[in-house]
Amino acid sequence: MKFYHADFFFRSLLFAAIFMSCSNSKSVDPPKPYGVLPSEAQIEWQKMEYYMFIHFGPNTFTDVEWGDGEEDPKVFNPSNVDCRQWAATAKAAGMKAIILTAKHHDGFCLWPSKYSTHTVAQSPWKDGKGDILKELSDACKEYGLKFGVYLSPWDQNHPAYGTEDYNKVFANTLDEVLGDYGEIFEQWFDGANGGHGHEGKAHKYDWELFHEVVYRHHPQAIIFSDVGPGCRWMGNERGVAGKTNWSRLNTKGFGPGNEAPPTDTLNIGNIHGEAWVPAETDVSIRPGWFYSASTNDKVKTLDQLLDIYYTSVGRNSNLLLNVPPDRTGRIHPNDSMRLMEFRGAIDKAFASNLTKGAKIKASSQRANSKEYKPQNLLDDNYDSYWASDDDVVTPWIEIDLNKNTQLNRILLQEYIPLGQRVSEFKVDAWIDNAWKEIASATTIGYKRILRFPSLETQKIRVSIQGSLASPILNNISLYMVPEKLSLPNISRDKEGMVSIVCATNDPQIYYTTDGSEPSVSSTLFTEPFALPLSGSVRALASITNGKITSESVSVVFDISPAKWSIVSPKNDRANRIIDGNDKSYAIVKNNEAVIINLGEMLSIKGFSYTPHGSEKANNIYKYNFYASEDGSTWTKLVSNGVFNNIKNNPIKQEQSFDKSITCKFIKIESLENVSNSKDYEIAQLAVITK
Ligand code: FUL
Repeated sequence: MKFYHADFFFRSLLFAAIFMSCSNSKSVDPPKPYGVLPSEAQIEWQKMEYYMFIHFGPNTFTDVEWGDGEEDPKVFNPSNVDCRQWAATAKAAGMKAIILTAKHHDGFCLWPSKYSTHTVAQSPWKDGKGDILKELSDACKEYGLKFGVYLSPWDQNHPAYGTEDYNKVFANTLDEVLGDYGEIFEQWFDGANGGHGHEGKAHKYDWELFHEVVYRHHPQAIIFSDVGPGCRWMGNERGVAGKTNWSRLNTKGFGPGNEAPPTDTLNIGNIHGEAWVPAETDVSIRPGWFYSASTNDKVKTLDQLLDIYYTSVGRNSNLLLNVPPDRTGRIHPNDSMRLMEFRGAIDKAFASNLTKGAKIKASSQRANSKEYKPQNLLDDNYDSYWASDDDVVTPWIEIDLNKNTQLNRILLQEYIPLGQRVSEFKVDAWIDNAWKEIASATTIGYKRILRFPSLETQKIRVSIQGSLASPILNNISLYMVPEKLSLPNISRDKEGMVSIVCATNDPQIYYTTDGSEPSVSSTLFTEPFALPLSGSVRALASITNGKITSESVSVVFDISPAKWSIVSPKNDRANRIIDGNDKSYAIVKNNEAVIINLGEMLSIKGFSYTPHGSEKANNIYKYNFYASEDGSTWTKLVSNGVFNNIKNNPIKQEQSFDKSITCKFIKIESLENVSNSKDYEIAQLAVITK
């Protein structure tokens, strides 16, 4: 009887609580927004997450990254342009849009612009009657993709560039593109700004005028630049957004290009920034932005793309992945196959959200109102969210999965229509009857995905440890992504000895040196082997007796520097220039030339310069290159050469000569480095013999 009474008492309490929370839900206002907020268009843009960049133009045919505007338009002659294939590939890859380089820094227009004489109309392609912009915008419509354009204000061809008139010309060009080709979701303004033929002064752009043209045609368009206003460059071309990534940015006093905030700031945003300018990660699937046959075997591996996904979409940034069509005008099979693998891997990784059917509770719920209940975090509805009480900025949320479950990923989303708030949080798992920290981070933003080693647990707790206002989240999901082996890393030392290492699980490594695809029946790597001359090494890692293997990787080596010595500069550190290690670098003082004695007469076809791989490094931009048989009489092989885009994309540069030359000495002279200083940096200098 007593028992019955207690039961009745608790039921009444429960009823009253439910009743109160129901009635509360009607009267409880949503939390106040915090700070500057995204516009509707920015929220929709952020939800797109992943889309395609296309770099196509004369550079595709001349094998350079930055043309100088002097190219004959006749070089643009793709044999089989198929924009529907680009769109079909983007669609199948899971992308939501395509952004095209309608005009790159060489000024060539991929449509027959009436404001330029350097366009497809002057090219032999389709007898000058073609229009890539039209074909691509039609294809995007057909495949249900959004369409965006990259128009470089820097124009090394246009005669008006550098004069007062140019801003008007550029505004007219924009007007033409934005008026004639349907809906544009994003206008991409590159920051690069120089003179004609890489010479001369930067031009003062009239950004206000340009923005006015964009918004007149497409009020909802997102304008990309270093400082937005729609979205911002996130500071590097490696695909790595900041671990901390605020969508707010201080823009006052800054501008695109030379006036941009430091790249570190672009990478992480500003916690109290005065404008909402979320990050976009632009990165190429190949080492360069334009197609080159020489990079057919350098398409990023699946592992690299997956890493980029986690360091972009997984860090509150959209991913704009560049896939450059080849000289036929189609996306090369190596790129499209990799894109399909990438999509397959992402779909598989996030197919099964392990919080389905889980129980969830939170230490605080806004005014105890049902509207803000923690269950909203699990309901797949973007606009339903959990919020803590206004004065609770360090609440926790606990998820009970009902049974022991294997996990290695957590995905969190803040409800950004009310601002970005969380500045610090950690994730614990219930293991051996105690909470154990398994991951922690700073910002969340639109989306944050954390990776941690696979573990088994029934309960997960997310503790917000810092927030600028009471936190508001609309999603927490958990996943178990199949573990992968890390890729083997192949390197060769100065003496020409090749080593192959792998970071995970102490695997067996198998390799080939005849160019064939390795398998578990190839040679087992047991110790460094000699490859003093040129050749290629392909390797894969394997565990569990070959049941699990990694992707294969390959490296092509030219002659090793075993016999080489440094003639100048004369200091120990300079030996790093020929140590075979791309990661070590030398700082050369006072613009002294680097001279290498090759130790023997070699017939060389070109040379390679590996810069220090940081965007902040003082790498060579302009140079002269010489060769000599005796170290005193020099032949100048490249005069005023330019390593295009080396500041933002500091990767190995290869330059071939018009014809081979036999020599024993080589020399590079830096004429200008990226920060105009007296010293410059260099990781490797090598010759191309094959
Ligand atoms: C850079 C440009 O200079 C590159 O050529 C490329 O277009 C990249 C997306 O932006 O700033």
